[in-house]
Amino acid sequence: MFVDRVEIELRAGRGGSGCVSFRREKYIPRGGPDGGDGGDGASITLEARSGVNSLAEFANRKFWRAPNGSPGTGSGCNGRAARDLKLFVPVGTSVIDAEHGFVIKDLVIEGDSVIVVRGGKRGRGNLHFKSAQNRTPREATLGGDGETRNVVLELKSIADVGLLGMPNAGKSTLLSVISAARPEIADYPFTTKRPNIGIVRPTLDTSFAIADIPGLIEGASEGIGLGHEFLRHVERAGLLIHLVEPTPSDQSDPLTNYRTIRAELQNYSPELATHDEIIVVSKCELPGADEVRQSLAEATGLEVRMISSATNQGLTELVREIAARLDRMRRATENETEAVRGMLAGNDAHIGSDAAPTTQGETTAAAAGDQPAPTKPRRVPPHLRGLTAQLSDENQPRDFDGQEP
Ligand SMILES: Nc1nc2c(ncn2[C@@H]2O[C@H](COP(=O)(O)OP(=O)(O)OP(=O)(O)O)[C@@H](O)[C@H]2O)c(=O)[nH]1
Ligand SMILES: [Mg+2]
Repeated sequence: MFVDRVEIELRAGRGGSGCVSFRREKYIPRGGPDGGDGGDGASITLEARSGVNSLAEFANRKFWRAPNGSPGTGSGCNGRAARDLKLFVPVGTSVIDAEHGFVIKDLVIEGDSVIVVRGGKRGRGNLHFKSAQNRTPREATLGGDGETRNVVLELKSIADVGLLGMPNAGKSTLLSVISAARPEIADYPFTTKRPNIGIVRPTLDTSFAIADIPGLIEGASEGIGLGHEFLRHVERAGLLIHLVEPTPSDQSDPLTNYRTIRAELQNYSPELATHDEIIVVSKCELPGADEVRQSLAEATGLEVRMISSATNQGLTELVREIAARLDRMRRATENETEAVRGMLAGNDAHIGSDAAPTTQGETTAAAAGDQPAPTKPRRVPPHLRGLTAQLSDENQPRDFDGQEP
């Protein structure tokens, strides 16, 4: 069973209560308080693990409880802390707060984890309440309640490339010939009912993941066909491969089909519609494919490729093109990261130069010369934004006003 969206309720464990007890022992009169503390309640953590590939485990179980901490006992014995509960989810799962709808954390890398609910604190035994004035404290505290939270787990597959197209366009067949994935293939629409991911290895040291999702039709955004729910599995894909069948069995016009899918994509998410796209005419060994390619190219002004999964025509070129585009995207991201890093380093140098000019600060000033290069505003994480981000022992808030203390 493939499940990609569930709502579950997580409840952390209660802390164990503290104990009220007094030492009773022969020849030891007035032994004093000896009630121990309780143990902490268990928290619940969600962790992304590769090998878990669906949320099926959560489909039939809505409530998850973590164990409570044990209560404290006499003789100063503390209760045992409960062991935290760790639940494993597929890589690519978004953990969403069901009540308010915000994403708590996106678990996108193997090992990413988030503590969703924290266990209650332990209660304190009467040992803690003794004092010179009160030598027989009869008070102890109860353990704290564990947190409870409803969360929605939503799986958005991790794929570099997403396959789009009408039902029967040949998406699953393409996936099966370029990767080791073995999706179901048949000559009727909606053969594919769940996303399939395949890994393509164009060369020994490069690989990318490609996702095949159920076909889209007009009105998918209103739930027609299998709906557009599965589009979230290509949301993380930077590159979309749009397959267009030249001679659809329902005699529909390929160009209209292309536009329909683009409109559905736009309907689902305008952001997803801006992702890079390669238009491909599938089944190109069939007659009429070339005319379809030409009309698509004229209508969109983009390059349109032709492939045939039956004769393998154009497959190597397509895979090469995908690998090259992904490589370009990866490099662009790296450059952007470098630029942000450089900017942050520049910021540090600037702070340093207030107290004592550093070499880096001088070089920056010298390189800037008379005409400072225009700097593009970049997105900086919130904790590094604003004046407070620049505060340090040497740099106190008043320095920013330009007034001496
Ligand atoms: N002649 C020819 N037939 C193809 C080619 N590629 C796929 N087909 C056939 O087209 C039909 C549909 O292929 P699928 O791969 O199941 O299509 P799909 O896009 O995954 O369809 P859904 O899962 O229903 O959305 C099958 O009968 C395939 O054998 C091709 O290159 N040439
Ligand atoms: Mg299919």
